[in-house]
Amino acid sequence: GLDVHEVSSTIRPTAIKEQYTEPGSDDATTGSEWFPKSIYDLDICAKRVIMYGAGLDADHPGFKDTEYRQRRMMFAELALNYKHGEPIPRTEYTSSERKTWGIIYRKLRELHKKHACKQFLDNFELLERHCGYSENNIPQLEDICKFLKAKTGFRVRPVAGYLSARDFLAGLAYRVFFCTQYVRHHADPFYTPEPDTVHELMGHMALFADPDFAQFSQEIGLASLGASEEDLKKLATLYFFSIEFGLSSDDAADSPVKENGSNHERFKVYGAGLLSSAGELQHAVEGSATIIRFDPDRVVEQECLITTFQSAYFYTRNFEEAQQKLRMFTNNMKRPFIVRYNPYTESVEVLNNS
Ligand code: TIH
Ligand code: FE2
Repeated sequence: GLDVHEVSSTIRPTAIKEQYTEPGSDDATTGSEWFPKSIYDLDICAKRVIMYGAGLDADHPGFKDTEYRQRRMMFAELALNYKHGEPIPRTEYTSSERKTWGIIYRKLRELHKKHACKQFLDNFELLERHCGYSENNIPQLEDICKFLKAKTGFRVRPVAGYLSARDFLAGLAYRVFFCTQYVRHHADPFYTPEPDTVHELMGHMALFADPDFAQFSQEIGLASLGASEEDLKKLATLYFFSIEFGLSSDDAADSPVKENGSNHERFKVYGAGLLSSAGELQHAVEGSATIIRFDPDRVVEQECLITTFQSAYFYTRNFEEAQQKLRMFTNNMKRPFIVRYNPYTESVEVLNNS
């Protein structure tokens, strides 16, 4: 997951930075921050977790549950030891974790059928067919990783918890999605303030199998590499209100939501934060939540809330429109260099732009 409040690089260990930023490298000449130049560099990003010391704060349901905390430690260790290119270790989930998963799965599948966009539903069926998705089974990241790689080139890799927005978005530049593997605390199955494997698997995975969505995601990532703090914050917000909380509407009219009509019929959901939370999904589309057009200049003004439901959501007609608007916006961002992604080597070339 991405911590939108932690967009600075203050937690970066200087030893890591020095080890990978040679004097005379791009960073030295452009004066901009280090960023991963190859998919292997994501091993560095993956380690800079904003730990549950801060993440699991006092009002988290798992805070006082020592068994739960221990389980989280185990998952953290797995993720911190993982290196790009290795098979992702399979996890055996406890019966309590599987029970939580099953409760959520049943409820969400019902809601998905009503409210999720078509691309999501079609790809979700493929996950059920090929990746062991079912009410009785928590799928394994390794199986999903292979599936996505074949569909769009996307990969997943385990992560111990929140990363800074900078590190998290950098993964998308390489079509890599950082995935938590632990299960949310059973006390509150229908909403969790922290990303967990239910959120990743039920919310995110299906759409990374869609080529247009994969492209859109990667472009946010590429725009983030070496971006200024200010631009990074904007990109994190655009990520948040599209990939996490975005909606679409085929309705051609530009008019605001009809006064007393609910959002029911008009919108389809593609944001993972909604598709993984029965509570917030119902709030967004079965109630009278504020839903406004996705216009990047407006979206970047919106505050990302991470412990409560959002106070507004944004929609585009389709992914193509989201893509166009994102491109127009990022084209106006200034960087002293150009990054070019090389899919053969899975690295980025940094070209001087002065
Ligand atoms: N609130 C989501 C859920 O309950 O599944 C999880 C998150 C979405 C975005 C950040 S955390
Ligand atoms: Fe997420």
